[in-house]
Amino acid sequence: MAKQPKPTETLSIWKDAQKMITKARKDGVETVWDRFEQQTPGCKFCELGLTCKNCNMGPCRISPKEGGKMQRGVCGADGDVIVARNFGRFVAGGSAGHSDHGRDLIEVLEAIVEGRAPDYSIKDEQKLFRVAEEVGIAVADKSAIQVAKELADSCFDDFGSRRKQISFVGRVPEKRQAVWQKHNVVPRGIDREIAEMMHRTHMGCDNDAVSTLLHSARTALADGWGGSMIGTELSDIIFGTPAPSNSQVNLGVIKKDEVNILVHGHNPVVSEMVLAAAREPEMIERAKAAGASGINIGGLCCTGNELLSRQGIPMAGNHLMTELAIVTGAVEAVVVDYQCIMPGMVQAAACYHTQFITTSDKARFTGATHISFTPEQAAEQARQIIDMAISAFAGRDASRVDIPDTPVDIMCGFSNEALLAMLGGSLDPLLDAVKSGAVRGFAAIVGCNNPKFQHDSQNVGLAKELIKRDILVLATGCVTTAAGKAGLLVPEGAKMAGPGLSKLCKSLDIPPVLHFGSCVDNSRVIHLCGLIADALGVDIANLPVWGASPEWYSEKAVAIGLYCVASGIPVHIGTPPHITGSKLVTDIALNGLEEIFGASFLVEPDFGAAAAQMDERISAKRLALGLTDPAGDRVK
Ligand code: XCC
Ligand code: SF4
Repeated sequence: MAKQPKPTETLSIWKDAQKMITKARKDGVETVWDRFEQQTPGCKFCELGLTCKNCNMGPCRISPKEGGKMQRGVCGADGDVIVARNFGRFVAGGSAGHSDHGRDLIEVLEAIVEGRAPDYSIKDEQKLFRVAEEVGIAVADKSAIQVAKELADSCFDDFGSRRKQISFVGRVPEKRQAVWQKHNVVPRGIDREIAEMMHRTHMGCDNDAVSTLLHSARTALADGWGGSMIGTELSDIIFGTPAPSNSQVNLGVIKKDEVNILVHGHNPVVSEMVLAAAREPEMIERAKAAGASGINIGGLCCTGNELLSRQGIPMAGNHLMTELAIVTGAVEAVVVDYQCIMPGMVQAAACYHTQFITTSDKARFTGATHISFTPEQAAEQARQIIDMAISAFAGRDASRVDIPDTPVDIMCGFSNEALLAMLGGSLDPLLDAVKSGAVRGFAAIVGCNNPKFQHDSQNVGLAKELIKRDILVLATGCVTTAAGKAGLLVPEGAKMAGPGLSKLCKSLDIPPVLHFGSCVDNSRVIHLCGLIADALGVDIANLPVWGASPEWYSEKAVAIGLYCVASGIPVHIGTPPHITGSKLVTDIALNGLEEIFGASFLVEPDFGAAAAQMDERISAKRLALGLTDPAGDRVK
């Protein structure tokens, strides 16, 4: 018997999503929620992390039943080893994604230096010199191009295996470095740690769950303080460091009478060029000749966040909105690079006139139109993409167009540099607010959507709960769109905050939730925590801070969570990764990491309960720092 479709209000908290899910059903478009239903319930063994396919004596699976003789795989691996190995590879996957993204920016910087990328330039020279100096490059009397060359070389070297530690470890507070040294997890080379993870998890290598988990932490640190940080810093140098500006969010940013192009994925290398081409008068003329009134670029997911941060382009939606954006029937082209692009989008696009254009040779989709994007031909290829979208406009069927909402205003584009500038060049005003208790602590809410939850219910719920408790929230990744739609990314959102935070927001004219960019930009968050710890003369683990990813889904999210924990920042997640088949591994994640890194994971599917626990720890950390916690008993 066919299942009844679930009421749309139970699937997403948003009106635009609910309307488009209904339209998708009517138009016969399959969405992530339909496929989730088909896949439920998932395989129990896999959910517990107790299946192994690492060799061809298997596959093996361990029964989670307590008691009796302990089951082992054909090779003799027990459940703890299998779970730890699977988790290690999961972290390696996420770290590889972020880091390979970072590498692509080094290649663009190299192409700029060598004069092969005429369409790109160095937008933030000041930052170029500052970062170069930080990683030990002598910059005096050198040209920007020379410094850029040396910085690109240094970044490439961070990926290799000849260094004892990656460059940005120099940014880590000494107390934290000492923790890493003690447990031998200082990341040496980004590719090295990832490759070593794959090696260790080959049959017959690292057969001790604790040892494998420690290397998982090292691999994740190579992402956070390595690949991701390189991604962020070089993006700022090439495309400009984000500064606050205003934009809009939700499916209402799609324009009825314009050629709509949505950029999706993660890397700004392609999307920045698409945007630049869309702004050329000649391209706009061509769109007009085709009967449109202009060209509209909207963002999805993290490449959207990259453009939102630096260029203020509007955001159409986050992860679970990506197929629904196509269902509006008003999208001429979706231009993607890599990561988090649901293959289902190709089928959705095929139901309308939408062109689905891939640009990275690393991320090809059967059924898509592929343009192999290179820095050498960037502008020309971007114009080609715009032309394809303009041609598609003629195929739009007006009777199938439905743009379901009007956009919500947001403030976007915070970076550590922007925050410092806003505070008058020093962190002191912020630290004073923390000391007085006006701001009791900080939480970064990070990442994704997952159909296991009502879309964005946890992301928004948690953000609201935290700001009510005078905890300043930084949002990255797909949480930014959720926070924006909820009215939390504008200064007026401060009316939802507690009295202390609300007052600070008013005095600085900032929202209670700060848009801190894409997922690689979580490197900004750990960097900021390092700066605050140094300013207070303590370890990061002593700070009243949290990370959270209530609706996470991706390997990258776990890499982020683990590098935060290994950096001393506790992390709340809404669902556990596939580790619960091992009591040992689960205990380490929830408690054991606390002894090693001074922070661990909190798994809590209910945002209210999570906020209460986060609050409690923030209170305890404040008291341990010798600060009072004036708001401690206000929220009970
Ligand atoms: Fe998660 Fe990154 Fe992807 Fe969105 S896009 S679904 S990883 S939050 Ni970055
Ligand atoms: Fe089975 Fe061991 Fe091979 Fe994994 S590595 S599939 S547990 S024999």
